[in-house]
Amino acid sequence: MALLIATPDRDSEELGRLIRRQDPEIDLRVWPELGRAEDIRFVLAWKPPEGLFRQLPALEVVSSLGAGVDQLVDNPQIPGHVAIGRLAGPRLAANMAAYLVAVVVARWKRLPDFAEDQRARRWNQWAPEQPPVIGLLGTGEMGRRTAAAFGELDFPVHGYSRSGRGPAGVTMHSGTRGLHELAGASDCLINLLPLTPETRDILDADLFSQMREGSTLINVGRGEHLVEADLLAALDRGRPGCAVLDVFREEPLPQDHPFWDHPKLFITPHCASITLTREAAELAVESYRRVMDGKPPLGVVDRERGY
Ligand code: NDP
Ligand code: OXD
Repeated sequence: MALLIATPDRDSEELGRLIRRQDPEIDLRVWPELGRAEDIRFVLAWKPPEGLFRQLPALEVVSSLGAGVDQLVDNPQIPGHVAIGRLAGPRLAANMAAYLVAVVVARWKRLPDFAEDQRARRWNQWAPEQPPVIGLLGTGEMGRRTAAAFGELDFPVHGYSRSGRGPAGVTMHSGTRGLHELAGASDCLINLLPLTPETRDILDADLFSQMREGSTLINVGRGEHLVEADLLAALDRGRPGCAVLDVFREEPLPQDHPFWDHPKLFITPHCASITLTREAAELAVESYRRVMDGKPPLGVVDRERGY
């Protein structure tokens, strides 16, 4: 059984080196060098090359290198019997929480205003009284770690999930009514949902109309969650008052996109939490060994549900 790394836009060589160091016994291949394609049963993939899976007759498992599986679940070239897994480790979740705390706290503490004051040599002492209410769309691996980070700072946290289940200390909501309640209760609404047919376009005019005036929307899920034209219109009306966007329908964001110079938008280039090669290598070996032992891969996905 061979493991193939198919991550063309990542440093596959370093990932391969770390996997080999951990387990020299693994028959490891790195795309585009497939060797005997019939041997390959496990593929570690991120933005896999077009046509790859059709060349692998013995394929059993495809694992996403990161947390998102939308590019795999949607892929018609992965036969129905193939299991899909993902690598969503504790470091990935902690880095996501760190990004979100940084973004929220910087706005809450008005750090950009102080930067301006400094440039103007202005002594303008100010501190906020109340922490913002955090609303988390999605309380899975990323959402749970993020809720814990905000909880540690004593920020009130609300959550939204399909099942209505969520971590202790988080006020949970579910269903369409619950989604609107969450939006109305939150000063910062953070999208950490997976992209599925149910969640596509969920950040739309209907949801924005329920948000608090002057609130903040943060999208770190996927670009396809957001109806871009609805956001531009909603920003003009002040609900939300501003948005932080890390993911986009088209990445890299096209040069002529109106988001680039919108005064109420803060943009980062899909780096809220990037898979770390060391953590990915450890988890990939663990997942591969599980499959060798006849178990499902790490983070096995319900293909019907889409996450
Ligand atoms: P999980 O699969 O662990 O959690 C998904 C959560 O979303 C669960 O709470 C689930 O509910 C909820 N959910 C799914 N569908 C629905 C629905 N239709 N309605 C309401 N709630 C729903 O995912 P992760 O937390 O690991 O990751 C979430 C996403 O974050 C990834 O798919 C990826 O797109 C994005 N991501 C982005 C990164 C970046 O750098 N920008 C980095 C890492 C991840 P329930 O608990 O009931 O199942
Ligand atoms: C992921 C991502 O899903 O980087 O891991 O977006």
